[in-house]
Amino acid sequence: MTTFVDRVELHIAAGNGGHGCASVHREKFKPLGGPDGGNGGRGGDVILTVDQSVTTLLDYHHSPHRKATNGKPGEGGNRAGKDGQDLVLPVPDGTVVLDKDGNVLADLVGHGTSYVAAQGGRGGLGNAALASARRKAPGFALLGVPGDLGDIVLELKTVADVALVGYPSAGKSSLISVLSAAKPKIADYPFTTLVPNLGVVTAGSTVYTIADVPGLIPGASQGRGLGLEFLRHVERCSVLVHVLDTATLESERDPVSDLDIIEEELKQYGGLGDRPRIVVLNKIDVPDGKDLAEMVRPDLEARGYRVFEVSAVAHLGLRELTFALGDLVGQARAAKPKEEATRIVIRPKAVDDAGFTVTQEEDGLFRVRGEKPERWVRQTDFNNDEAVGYLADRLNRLGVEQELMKAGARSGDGVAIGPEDNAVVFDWEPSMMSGAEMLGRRGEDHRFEEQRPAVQRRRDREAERDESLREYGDFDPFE
Ligand SMILES: Nc1nc2c(ncn2[C@@H]2O[C@H](COP(=O)(O)OP(=O)(O)OP(=O)(O)O)[C@@H](O)[C@H]2O)c(=O)[nH]1
Ligand SMILES: [Mg+2]
Repeated sequence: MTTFVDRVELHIAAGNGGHGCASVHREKFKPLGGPDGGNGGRGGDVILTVDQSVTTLLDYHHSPHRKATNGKPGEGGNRAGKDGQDLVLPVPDGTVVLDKDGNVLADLVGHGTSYVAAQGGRGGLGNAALASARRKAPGFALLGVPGDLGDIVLELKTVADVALVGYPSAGKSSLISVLSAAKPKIADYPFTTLVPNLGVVTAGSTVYTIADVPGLIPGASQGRGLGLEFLRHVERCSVLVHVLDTATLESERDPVSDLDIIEEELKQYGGLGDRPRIVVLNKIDVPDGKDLAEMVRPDLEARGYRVFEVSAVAHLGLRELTFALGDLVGQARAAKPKEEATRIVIRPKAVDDAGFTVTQEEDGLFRVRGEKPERWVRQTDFNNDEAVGYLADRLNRLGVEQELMKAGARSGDGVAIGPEDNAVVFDWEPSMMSGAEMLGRRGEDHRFEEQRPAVQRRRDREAERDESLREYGDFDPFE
């Protein structure tokens, strides 16, 4: 049997940032043109956007792996790498985005509502952008940062005004097809409908949407048939319609007991008690059906239901039903507080004030966690000493070394930057990390020194000093 696709797990990957380029400008007879390596491009995001022409999550069921494109690396001649392209995934109105633990990340309601599900990685700075008064010719560039990678779950909770519920083959899809222009799959066997159908109905000046869900059977709450899961589609509807089959040939069934059983299943599911309900007795074109409808009608009315006798096939009683539903929808809309079109839950990342934390673990390892230090590590080409030195300077400026010292770290202790499954571990060398004597030297090219007249050298030294004071905060131009 086809699986019921209103819940899919997606494996998404944003694009990686392109690496920055380390290059020195070369021209005939001008050997020292200066650094001209361009920045890498940003990786593309993976974005979910509500598109009302999309009604199911079926596409994602078939191909659950989606990736945005990577940023291109920078090039010499100050050429920046092209940004990766965002990957826009159209989803149906009413798609709920969850993480793997079931936490709601976003609730996408309303055409055009978007959510960035995975963020592309930053491009690395090229050596031209890394150059400064005291680092005139950096022989390194920053690496691009990998894009977000992970699994999310999409769940569809159809957004409709009216929901049709009932046994399989009661005629729910047939009703939608005659009340609206929708053309759902209809057949004479149970569970024809595997995804909700959605139709638009016009009743005078009221326009409303109507959805059905796959047929319910007794024991659905215990997982029989298609189970109760799809009742989540009913959650957002303001009016419920019981579609009862007056012409069933199953001897143990009749409209009243069918209604009781469906009500019991709705109760099991919970949370739907407050929705107004009406009863539709369908298939009165069948003579026995008409008789049965007449018989059960008083019983149902005695329970407080408004009852409509219709035939989806012979188009009987439809106009009255259409307008009665229009009235109920109108009342529900008037009673409802105006909802915001977009309901996006953004979970801010908890970041410590200092931007990082230092903790010592049981085995003695010191662990540094924080957005910046973790990103900086990923931007570092560990094969390049100058790049490693630059990382040390950055960490030092942020105060990581100081905190390590406070936490009791000593020379030679292991320090890990990043989470357990993705950390860079190294032996701590305070003298190297402090960079006290490195500051002002890294990235200098003695050839420049020789070419500068004394007065220029002095000016540069002053500028250098000012700059290292300024840089005491953080100096990544992308921050
Ligand atoms: N005679 C008659 N047959 C009908 C009427 N409405 C629906 N049917 C038939 O009943 C069968 C089931 O109809 P569907 O509309 O697919 O029923 P459903 O409630 O959507 O069924 P599931 O999707 O399985 O839950 C089809 O063979 C329809 O042609 C009606 O008013 N009169
Ligand atoms: Mg159906």
